[in-house]
Amino acid sequence: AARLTLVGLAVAALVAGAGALVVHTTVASAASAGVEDEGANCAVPALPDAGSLPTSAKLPDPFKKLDGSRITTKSDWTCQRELIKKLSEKFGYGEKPAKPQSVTGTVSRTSITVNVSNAGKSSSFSASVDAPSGNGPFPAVVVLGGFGADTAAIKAAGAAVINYDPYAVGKEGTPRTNKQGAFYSIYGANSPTGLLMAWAWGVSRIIDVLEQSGGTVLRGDATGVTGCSRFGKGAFVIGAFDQRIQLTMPIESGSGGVPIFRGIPGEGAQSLSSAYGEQPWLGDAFGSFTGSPARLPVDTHEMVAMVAPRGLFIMDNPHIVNLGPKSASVAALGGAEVYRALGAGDNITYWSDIQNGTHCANRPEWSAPLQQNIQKYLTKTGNSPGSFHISSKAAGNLAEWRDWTTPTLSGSTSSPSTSISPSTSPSTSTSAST
Ligand code: MCU
Repeated sequence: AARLTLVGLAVAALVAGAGALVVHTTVASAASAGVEDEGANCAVPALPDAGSLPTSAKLPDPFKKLDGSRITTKSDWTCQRELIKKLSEKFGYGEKPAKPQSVTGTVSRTSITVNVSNAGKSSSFSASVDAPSGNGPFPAVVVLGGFGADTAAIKAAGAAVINYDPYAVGKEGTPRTNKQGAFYSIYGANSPTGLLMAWAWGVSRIIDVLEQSGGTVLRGDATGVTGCSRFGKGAFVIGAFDQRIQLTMPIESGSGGVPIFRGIPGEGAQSLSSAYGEQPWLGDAFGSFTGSPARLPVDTHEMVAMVAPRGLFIMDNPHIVNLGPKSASVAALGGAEVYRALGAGDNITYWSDIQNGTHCANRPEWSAPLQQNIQKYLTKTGNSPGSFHISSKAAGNLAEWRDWTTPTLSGSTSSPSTSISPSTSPSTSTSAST
């Protein structure tokens, strides 16, 4: 019966997709996976020093360059994104080093191993894989920490689950001066880079190995990431900092994750100093901003924007004020303005309209959109447009947080591509052989 259901679903998806089989322009890099950071060669001007930053209560203008002018074309976004990347590394998360000198490893349908060496230092880690039945190759969703993500729904949608243990790459419970894990074995126990970025580096190295494996078991060009709570913070940063990730799905991430650092006054979110002090999640440099986030030249709406135009499905919980769900909605709405300017407004979804208030519970409301996102961005068997479902209990107002407007950017950032091609869809055979 399971076999019939899956085949039926695939057929239904193809039939539904056929009506939408129109070639339309997207700026998505879906077809050209393979570049962790497309702006790596941009000439980014010297960044400001921490001491000379102006205070700005409102969210920084994501379209504004350091010289004060604004970008005007969609292709300008590549280097604007690079500027945002550099600013957020310097003041928020710490630097994410480029691909190390050597990355090797193995991929099977039950596990992935990763061996890294750089400048005479080496480390390794592994992750177990839980693949759907059938032959693959499968897209994969990296699940951080093993809770709060609906792994059954992920597999039923046709993607394998990569069980990633972030602590193998960046351990919690250490002082900032003695950070541990595979990242810090290479870059030093006193590296100022925080755990969230170390975790991001680890997932990027998994994708290196997937790419090098030739994509015969798990595809290297169809990767998603998700996780809840502290691992929602991680999923968010992981997706923002690797453009090979086609689908980013943070869940109930709280302070240091999706919510704007500036924070809605009185909301009751975990304070920045509490999050900064609880674990070395953020970079060491963030320590001088926990009491004055209005000095930050970047905020998390720009991390949302860094994911654009790729798939982003933010799940949040309106029932727990400590998570800062209103502040998270403002980040999503602010970042969505960049998606809109790039002509990809449909690619971001925010969903906090849920019943059960338990942190990281399995939520029926998210199963369908989760699977639609996987079908749109990973298996490419569907094309349901995303939309926002913000709970009225925790709805922030972007208008109160910005003094900039959204420009009409000219041009396009890539050539037209079909977003669904049933005849070559890899999941057709996957589902049929289940
Ligand atoms: C929401 O994420 C965190 C939160 O920031 C911490 O203060 C708390 O201790 O743990 C949460 C979490 O990761 O729960 C699983």
